[in-house]
Amino acid sequence: MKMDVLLGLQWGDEGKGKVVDVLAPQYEIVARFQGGPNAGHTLEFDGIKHVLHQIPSGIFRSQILNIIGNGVVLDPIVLKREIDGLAKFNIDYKKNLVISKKATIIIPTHKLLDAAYEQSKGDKKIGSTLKGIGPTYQDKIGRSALRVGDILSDDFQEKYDVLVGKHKTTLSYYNYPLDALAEMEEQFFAAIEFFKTLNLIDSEYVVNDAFADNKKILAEGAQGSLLDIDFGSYPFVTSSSTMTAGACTGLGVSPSKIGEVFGIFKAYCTRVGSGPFPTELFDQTGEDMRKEGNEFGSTTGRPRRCGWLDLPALKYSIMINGVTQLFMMKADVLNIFEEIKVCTHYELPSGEKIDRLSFEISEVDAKPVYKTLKGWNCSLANIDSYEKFPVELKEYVSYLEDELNVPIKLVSVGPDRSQTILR
Ligand code: 2SA
Ligand code: MG
Repeated sequence: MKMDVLLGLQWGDEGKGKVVDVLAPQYEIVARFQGGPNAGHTLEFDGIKHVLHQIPSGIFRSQILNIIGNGVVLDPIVLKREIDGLAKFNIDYKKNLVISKKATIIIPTHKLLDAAYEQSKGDKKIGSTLKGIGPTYQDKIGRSALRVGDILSDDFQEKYDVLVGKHKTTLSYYNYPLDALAEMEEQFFAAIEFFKTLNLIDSEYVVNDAFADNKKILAEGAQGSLLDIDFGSYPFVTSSSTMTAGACTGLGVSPSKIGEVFGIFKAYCTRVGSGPFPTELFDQTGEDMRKEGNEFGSTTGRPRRCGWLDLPALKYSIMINGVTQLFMMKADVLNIFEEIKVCTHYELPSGEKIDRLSFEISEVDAKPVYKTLKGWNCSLANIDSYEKFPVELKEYVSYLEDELNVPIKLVSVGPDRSQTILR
């Protein structure tokens, strides 16, 4: 048995939560392998909208075991809040949710450091979600972080104090106020007591035992490939490996055990936070996309930057991830346009045209070169099969398939579970 991986191919918010929710009945396990409370995975069913941050998107299906893997950074306060929020759904989280003891803990000073680093960067700030992600991964790689398993040991407080001591030195270097810390710590330690009652495990054994039992596993990525620490537009990236390879290290799964790689993309592009975005629209069209797509961060509420689909970027993400199936989301947002543009190349200031994301690409002013397609310009509200797609939407899908060389197996035409058309 192999593990399938589901990833965002753009800058996050492609609709991963919705797709996991739709695919979940085919799986026995859904596992998160990187990121943390910076993620906002939105699921909509029975007319209600749910946003998950750290808990895998299989949690609403009672037969699914949800794993938070070792590659994740976890904020105990957010976790407690998320679990409390699930109370009304009668979810048996002690049975359906397990957490790796090797996952890393976000402590209050990580969040202060995140803010201090951002403040110090001025207009070069990353536009982080301020959830403490960068500083926590920094401590993980620097070998001084606290891990979930540490909360069970007698010297947890001591380890915590050592780390906070280091953080305070840095915070004082940045002149960052500590006024908020006492209250944050109070919440943190209350959440730690709750955390101790959860099902804390060695997730790499759970996952590999599941292979032996022929169980189907889905790894659920957070953020997107263009925010990957190695391959994104550094430094405007998140601090984890958001690609297929990250699912291996973030769960303890061998690369030979990877099955399908589902690449999720929006029919256009959005980005929240700073950094290069060649097809970004600053005009009314961009405004219309934001409004039509309700493009606001599901964690921070920030307005998302919007623009046309970027094929060189998408091809790059498909390449580094080994995508085997594409899922196109939010096609309905393009209903309002008579014409739809797709970026096929970039033009450099020298006049040269390129379609690769080279090291230099984010340094120079790369102008998108567009192909224009006819829009379908009608509602997709009552569409329940591919055959009923307007001809222009069928043409859009087949044009993209030809360009990307990977089949588009799913097209989403609305937010509800039911508005997901398989091909
Ligand atoms: P961080 O907080 O250190 O990971 O931020 C670094 C960059 O990564 C971006 N990032 C995201 N981009 C899109 N969606 C994300 N999740 C939330 C959502 C974001 C929100 O689902 O809407 O609500 O604002 C996410 N998480 C991180 C971030 O914008 C920085 O550019
Ligand atoms: Mg999101």
